[in-house]
Amino acid sequence: EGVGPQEYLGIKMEVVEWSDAVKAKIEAVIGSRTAYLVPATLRPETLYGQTNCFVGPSIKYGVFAMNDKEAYICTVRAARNMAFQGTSAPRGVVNQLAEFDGIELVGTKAKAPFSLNPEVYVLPMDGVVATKGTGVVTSVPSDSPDDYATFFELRKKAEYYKIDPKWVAIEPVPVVETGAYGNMIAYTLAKQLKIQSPKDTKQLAEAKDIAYKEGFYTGVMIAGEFKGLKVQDAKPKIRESMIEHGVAFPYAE
Ligand code: A2H
Repeated sequence: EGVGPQEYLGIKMEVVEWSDAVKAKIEAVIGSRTAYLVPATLRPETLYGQTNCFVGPSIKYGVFAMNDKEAYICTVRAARNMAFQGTSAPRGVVNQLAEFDGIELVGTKAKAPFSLNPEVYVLPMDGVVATKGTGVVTSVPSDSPDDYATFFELRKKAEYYKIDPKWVAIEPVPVVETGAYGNMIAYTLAKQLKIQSPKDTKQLAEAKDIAYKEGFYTGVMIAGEFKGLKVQDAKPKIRESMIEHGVAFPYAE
């Protein structure tokens, strides 16, 4: 980070059902386009374990027409970047169809490409920042300590957070086997570092660091097309495979 561009993978999560709060607003402007939430990730090899998708509740999002057939949901900042990366046409033009707050998207249901759980819901995460990636984050509680902490906080206190229990019913699954931390590294780290909630920011920062390094250097795939391969070797192959299948695109910033 810091030096040179960050090479993310943008994932195309096709919306199958809008939340009540945005349904009318978006359907009025989208025409015949297919809509996608487009999280940016650095860990495409974990996508077999998606259980949901996160947005920042008070961040502004837009629906952007990328062309005549597709519309993406992300921050305006990300849509501007994409306009200069060949993701939308014509080059440099941003065509925003609607705007709303992240909280309004919560409960929207979308396809999760390559995930063992084929459809997931949008949930709120306070830690999502508008200044990174697309402002949309795909969630893998088995491998990401941040995703783990927020997912279980929302499940535990569903009523308090106004979360329909069916939005948090999908079970995390093992996708990467690590040397010392087992096949659900975020669970192991949460226990070892006594992470109780997303407020445990100090332990979460440490856990994130360990999970990222351990996953990359000792991880072996135990799910998907590249089962048995080291994460290091599988990572670029999964990235390519998703792009080939038309369910992902490169996104840099
Ligand atoms: B990662 P870096 Cl399994 N706000 O994807 C907060 N976090 C964001 C974000 C935003 N606007 N945009 C992307 N991210 C997350 C998977 C994953 C990720 C796993 C483990 C670790 C991990 C599933 N969530 O990231 O600061 C996204 O979550 C830990 C670094 O640009 C993205 O990859 O390095 C990562 O942060 C990008 O963070």
